Amino acid sequence: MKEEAPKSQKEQKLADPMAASVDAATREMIVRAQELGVETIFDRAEKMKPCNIGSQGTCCKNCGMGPCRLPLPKSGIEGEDDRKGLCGASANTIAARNFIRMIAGGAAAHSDHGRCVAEVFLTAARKESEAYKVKDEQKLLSIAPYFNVATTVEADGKTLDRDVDEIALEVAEKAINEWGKPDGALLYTKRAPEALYEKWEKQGVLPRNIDREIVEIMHRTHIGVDQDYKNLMKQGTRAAIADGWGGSMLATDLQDVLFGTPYPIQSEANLGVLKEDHVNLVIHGHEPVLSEMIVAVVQTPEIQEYVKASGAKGLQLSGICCTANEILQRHGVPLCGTFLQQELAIITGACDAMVVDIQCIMQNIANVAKCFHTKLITTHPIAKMEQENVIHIEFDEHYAIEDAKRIVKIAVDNFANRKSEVMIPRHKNTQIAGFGVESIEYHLGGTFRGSYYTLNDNIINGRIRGIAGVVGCNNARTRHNEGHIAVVKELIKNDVIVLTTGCNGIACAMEGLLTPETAGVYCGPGLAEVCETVGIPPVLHLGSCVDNSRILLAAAEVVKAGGLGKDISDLPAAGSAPEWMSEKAISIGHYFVASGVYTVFGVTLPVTGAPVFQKYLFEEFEKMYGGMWDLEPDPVLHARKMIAHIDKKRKALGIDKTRERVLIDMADRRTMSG
Ligand code: SF4
Ligand code: MSK
Repeated sequence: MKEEAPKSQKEQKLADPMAASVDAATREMIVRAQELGVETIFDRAEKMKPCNIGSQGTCCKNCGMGPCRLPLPKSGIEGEDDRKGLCGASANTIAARNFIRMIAGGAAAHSDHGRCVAEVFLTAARKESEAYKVKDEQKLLSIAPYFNVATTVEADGKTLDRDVDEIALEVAEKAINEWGKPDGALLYTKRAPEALYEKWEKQGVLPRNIDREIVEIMHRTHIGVDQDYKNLMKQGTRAAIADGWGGSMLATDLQDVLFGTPYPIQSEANLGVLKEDHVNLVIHGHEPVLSEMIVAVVQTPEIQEYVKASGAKGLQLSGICCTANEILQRHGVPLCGTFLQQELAIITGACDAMVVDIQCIMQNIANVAKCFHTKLITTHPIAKMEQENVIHIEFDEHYAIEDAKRIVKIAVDNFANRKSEVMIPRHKNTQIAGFGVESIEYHLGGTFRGSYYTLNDNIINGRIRGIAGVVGCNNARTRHNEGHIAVVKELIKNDVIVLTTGCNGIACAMEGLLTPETAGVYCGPGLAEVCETVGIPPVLHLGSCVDNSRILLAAAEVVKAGGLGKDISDLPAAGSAPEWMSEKAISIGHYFVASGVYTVFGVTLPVTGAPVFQKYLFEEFEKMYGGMWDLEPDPVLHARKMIAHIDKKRKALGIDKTRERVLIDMADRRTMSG
């Protein structure tokens, strides 16, 4: 019988590791997975291609008469666009409905995370839990005024400090109220610059309460309700603001109060942080309520003895996605990888347990875990998996320590059960993470003319050309981390300081861009000089997806410090999500835009099938809010568009000339030293 030649990678429709990722560890693990016959998302992306109409945003399945699919004619739209669904919904209506449903999904995810944290905070304030306490009183006192909670009392003609427990309880109750209060507007919107608040008021988009804005999107997008793309986007804008300046900001602040405000901390990143001779417990998801407890219990003598008895040399905690960013920024727990590396962490054969909470958890990790000894533990009542090998331990904040110990012990007990050969890629990089509004103020602040004075001064004198927020996911439809790294490198090369969160932060950490030494290698001369003088990296990691609220507040502080206009939209600043994929990214993108930021997305955007609607987002939004959307899949062009916008803003502020002078100064200095 004639022996069949082995099928090539292409014939088997397997991913080409070189084409799939720019990261060496990821490539090694894709090869390893293919050797072991374990399918990953990289292979599935080869086997299944996306639907064109869906990715253009013009497929509607909002009722049982659909899906109604409105492809964009190859020749484009000439004359009137008469495409419509069965009910008559136009391409604009369908794309706008889909777009704001994505905002609703994203805002709901962030805000429900925030609600959970607020509930735990209330438990702590009521002293119903031993595990959770107010850790950062300063932060509590700094946010109390936004809830109209007094921090002092008048007695006998004297001003006295109010009891912290009383303040915590009042803040907790008022914070929870933000999700469902019957009247008024979200309290945190007042933290925006006055000019921005006035724009929101004028446009009628001040969020009333968080839940209501999300529910109203679901109502308006039901068949036969709102059929005007502009009116639909008005509600999308209101819900996105409720996310950025509401649910996400509350999540960040209350987490800081409970677990501590992050300050710069050194750690490592990439799959190489796993250790063969250690118990490896990988934490994945978004809510730090459980992971904080795990970090606490692994340090107890009881667990350390337990680990010793298992024969392991120790216990290595590491993280994936934003739970990882949370415990990185507060405890220095290393990052194991980005969204696209979750299956690969298990394929190392060294992951004794992976514990997940909510969001960005691929169901396929349960199938991958079946091929190894890894215990996969779900912990959240709203996030379970159907596969029978998944263990569900429902986390209850009232028994937080007990639950966390149980989970850690499962990982330790499983160390002895490793069955396949362990293969951990050696690649990892050092990083400094844990930046925030407070630490930027500390590192770049001055003592006069406002706390962000030094930062503003360096922007005005042109050493720093502008500020970019680069955030968001990985997307298996594009080369893993290529866009993240290329966009960030192009920005810092052109003296734009980068604030990062989410998987972009992890990608930058893996690439070694989060160290002060990076400045001398990749930055333009102005930014390099600033970073070297104050000892910060040119890319500042501000945390998880909800921590994009830190970027909004940092921008508000820059406005407040003066000299750069009256609103966020006046700043030489831009936003980016080079490899976005989640609905949360759309919500983030839109609250950036509604806050006045020019925001560029990579890969694709589900609006291209409705050109009029696209133009509304890409051009007309600027007239209302000062910010607008853009799409640019090519990473270098993507960054250059951001830089062009930054330069446009510098010119409008009249600071474009100062920048030219600085460059001449630098060149002169080089000649002098040469
Ligand atoms: Fe089709 Fe209209 Fe139903 Fe959408 S709502 S599926 S466009 S009939
Ligand atoms: S984890 S939302 S893949 S950034 Fe926040 Fe990464 Fe995007 Fe999830």
